[in-house]
Amino acid sequence: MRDRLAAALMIAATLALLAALPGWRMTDAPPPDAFAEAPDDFLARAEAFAARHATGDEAGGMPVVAPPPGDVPVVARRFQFWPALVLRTGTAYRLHVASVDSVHTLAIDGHEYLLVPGQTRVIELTPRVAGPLPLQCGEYCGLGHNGMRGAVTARDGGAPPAAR
Ligand SMILES: [Cu+2]
Repeated sequence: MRDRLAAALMIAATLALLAALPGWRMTDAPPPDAFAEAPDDFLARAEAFAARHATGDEAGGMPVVAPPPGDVPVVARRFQFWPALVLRTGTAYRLHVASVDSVHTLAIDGHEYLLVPGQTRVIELTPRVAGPLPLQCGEYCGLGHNGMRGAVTARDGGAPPAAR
């Protein structure tokens, strides 16, 4: 009798869980620190920004950009975070990071941000110490995944580049 009751309860529980299954999926709503932006629009914005603030140097085949404080677009794609950045310590930036191809993540400073094409994530960043700022992709995205690291360096404070 007891066994039958237990079996009946188990079946009921299984059916209830199965019935609830369609509701268990991730929503398409962007996370609170993200906004919707078409990959092409984002890429155009990032390229225009990089052209405006390029130092003229190159690092790893990418232009080196020294942005003023504030919003800094960073493109994630196989297999790079573009462009190379030179930031200032003690200066507040908001990285606008988005993928323009497949799903990547940005792992930085003990946090990992999922990057889904079509969503731009806003990541607050104030470098505290001078030196390279490690950031990398944490989502396997193909054969070059292990080399998908950012080229971001922080230099000692001083006067930040003027907004242009
Ligand atoms: Cu990756």
